[in-house]
Amino acid sequence: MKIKNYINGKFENPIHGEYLDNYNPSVGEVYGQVPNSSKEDVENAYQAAKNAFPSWSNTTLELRSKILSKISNLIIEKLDFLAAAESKDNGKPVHLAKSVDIPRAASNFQFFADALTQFSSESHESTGFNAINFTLREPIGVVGCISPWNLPLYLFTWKIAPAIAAGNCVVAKPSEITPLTAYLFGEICSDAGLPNGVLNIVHGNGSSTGQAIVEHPQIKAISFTGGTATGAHIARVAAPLFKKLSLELGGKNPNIIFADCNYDKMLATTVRSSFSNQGQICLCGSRILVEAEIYEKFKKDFIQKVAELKVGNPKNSETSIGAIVSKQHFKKVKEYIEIAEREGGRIIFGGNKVTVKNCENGYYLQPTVIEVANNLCTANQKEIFGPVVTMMPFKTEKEALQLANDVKYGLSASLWTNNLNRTLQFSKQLETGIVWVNTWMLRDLRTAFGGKKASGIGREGGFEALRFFTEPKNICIQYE
Ligand code: TXE
Repeated sequence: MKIKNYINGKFENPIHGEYLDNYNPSVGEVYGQVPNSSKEDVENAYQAAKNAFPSWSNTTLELRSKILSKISNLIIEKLDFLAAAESKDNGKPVHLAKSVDIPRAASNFQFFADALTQFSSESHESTGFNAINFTLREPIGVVGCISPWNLPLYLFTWKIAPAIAAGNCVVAKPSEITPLTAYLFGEICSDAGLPNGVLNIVHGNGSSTGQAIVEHPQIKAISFTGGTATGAHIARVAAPLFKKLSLELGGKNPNIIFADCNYDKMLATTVRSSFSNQGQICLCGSRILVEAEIYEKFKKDFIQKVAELKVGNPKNSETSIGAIVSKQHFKKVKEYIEIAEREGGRIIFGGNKVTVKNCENGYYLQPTVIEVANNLCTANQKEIFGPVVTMMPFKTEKEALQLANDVKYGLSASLWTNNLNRTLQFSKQLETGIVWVNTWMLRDLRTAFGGKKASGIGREGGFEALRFFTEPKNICIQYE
């Protein structure tokens, strides 16, 4: 299968005819080609977006909302087809794509179809000056959306939906590792009546296509989700061009477990937060910190539950853990396990490659649990982004908080306790953008989403996203 760019409502080959191989990680085979688009392709996408902007930014909110809703409906109509495509491209279980990724892509559009009708701006009366201020929230123009491979259509649409809802036109690039659903999404947009040029999708790797988007002087805002190192690079390129930036980067999220929690719920949720999507979610809880008095019991129960997880062909309904996204990423995750061992970590479950019947060349890894003694070890400090968690005990609240915060990342934390005082203390003192108490990854799309420290800058979600994708302009009128 040869994927094409989607520019001005048409499917186009890349100008220079360059392609990259696209792999199915569950069998370790190339199954298609994806354009490696050049600066010229990005320029064409930009021109299409620029030409579409005057009309799209003046489209009534009612019509915009209708089109976004239609996109949402069409995603749901194609649920099975898109879920199968996502699984093939990414290695995740089909049932996960069907229950999480694709429904969420549809929700992203429905949510912003509704939100755009409720978005409003402020006015301030300057009492004593006979003046009234009001704020216009103007779309920025042409914006860039760059997304990763872990939740491909989910995160691609999470950026595009608010961008176009706010009246912008978009040049978007999905990850070159998982381009398939983004490609299929172009047709959905055309079928839903999205005018040509409002969304343009260019495929290619980060250093050519992605870089061309970030460097483009007229693309005035970049919304990016991906690795922290890439985010830092993008910030350096974008800063002298004075671009608005939203960066959603890596995490090293703690699960802080106190003895007074609802144990069974905590146990089941911690298994999920550790290994969902092969541990390839920025929100996965990769450091499990457990109050000393229940540490040994937790360790035993957790390992027993982890042993029940089935690593296997993503097409099988009983598979809990599918394939790692790529050979390169598999190697990286495996190396982190080896480093953990060298640094004194004890692998108490997993750690090895799994050979799956009829998928012998796929990239499968056991869910891996490492007991560590030192929070400063590599496994506790670096984002591994695979089915690997570490575990260590703590004795006091103070120690738990210190361990939780002693990383460069600050995306999310899960706290397990029924103590109200502790809940409020930790909620305030955890250095993260999101704190879940007695739950994990419960997402209300109205809430601000994003991280502190090396986990990024800016917030997505709800009106925060519409604020990011608009520029406020103050109008001050004095009367006599
Ligand atoms: O991501 P990249 P990679 C973390 C995770 C993972 C690490 C590296 O720890 O191991 O990042 O993953 C595009 N200009 N996360 O290297 O490169 C790229 O083409 C513009 C966390 O695969 O950050 C892709 O579309 N764009 C994360 C997107 O950036 C560039 C999800 C993300 O890829 C570019 C994924 C450039 N110079 C990985 N270079 C999360 N926060 O959820 C690359 N890209």
